[in-house]
Amino acid sequence: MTPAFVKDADWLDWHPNPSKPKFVVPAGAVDAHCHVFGPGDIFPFAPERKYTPCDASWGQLFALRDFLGFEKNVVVQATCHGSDNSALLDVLERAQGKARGVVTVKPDIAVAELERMHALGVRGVRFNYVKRLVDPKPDDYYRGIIEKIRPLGWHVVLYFEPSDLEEKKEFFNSLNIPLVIDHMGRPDVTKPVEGPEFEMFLDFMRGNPKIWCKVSCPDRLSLSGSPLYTDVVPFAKTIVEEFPDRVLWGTDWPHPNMKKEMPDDGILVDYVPSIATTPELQQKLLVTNPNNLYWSD
Ligand code: 0GY
Repeated sequence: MTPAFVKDADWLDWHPNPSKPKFVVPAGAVDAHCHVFGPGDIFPFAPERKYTPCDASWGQLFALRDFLGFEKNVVVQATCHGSDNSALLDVLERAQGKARGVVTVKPDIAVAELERMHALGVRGVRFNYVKRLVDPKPDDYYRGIIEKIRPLGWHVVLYFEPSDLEEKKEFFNSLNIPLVIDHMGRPDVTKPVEGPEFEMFLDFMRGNPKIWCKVSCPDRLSLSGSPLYTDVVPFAKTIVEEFPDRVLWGTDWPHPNMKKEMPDDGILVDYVPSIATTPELQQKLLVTNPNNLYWSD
């Protein structure tokens, strides 16, 4: 049978055989940023998508979770599925309480549908400002969504780049809702960690106690590369040490849009102690913080 979707010609597939991490994650650890893709024959990719990936199914995600030593996942809606969250909700149904979700919705979504999602384990929506992935919408579009999710106690996951933060930080703060920033707002790690660009990000976090940060994706940000990602370490370590109660970490499996090299997920886990250097910080980053944000009710 012909598959419903053919992945992009330059698509890199997730690592088929990651190494076993040397770093043993603490009991109850959460992979707080990962995705599923399809499978496209069952859960079609969105017509408006900007990439067509390989499949990355719920079963493959759970196998990786167990192999790396994590207990739970937070599955984040990938842009290739648009606002059709069926694949993600299917993961939540199968996960027996071991997964929570962050969806993408439109302002006209029915409250009953949001409540159904909440019962399945959804705790947030994602607003994506990265233009190679989506066409960002006007502020009022997002405000309409906020007013619908606020009664559910959800938060907003934001994916942006430094230039977007400069433009949008007042709007983000005006939302008066917990914000979770993907991949540290994608700092340019060739710039100094004490420089104005990263300082703007730290000031954003200092000024709003409702902001959380995923210190994830060294593989996306690094020029020095694996296994140590030394150029990213100072950025992530600074955030972990200044905001130990507001940081999260995730693999980002199945790693959409990697153009040169697919990371080894075991090596990504081994990176964690270089940015959270004590057992106390590791416990907060991997266990306490994600459980507080995603499993408190
Ligand atoms: C990530 C990063 C990327 C993609 C997406 O939803 C997505 O398509 O988030 C990216 O290409 O930087 O967090 O998965």
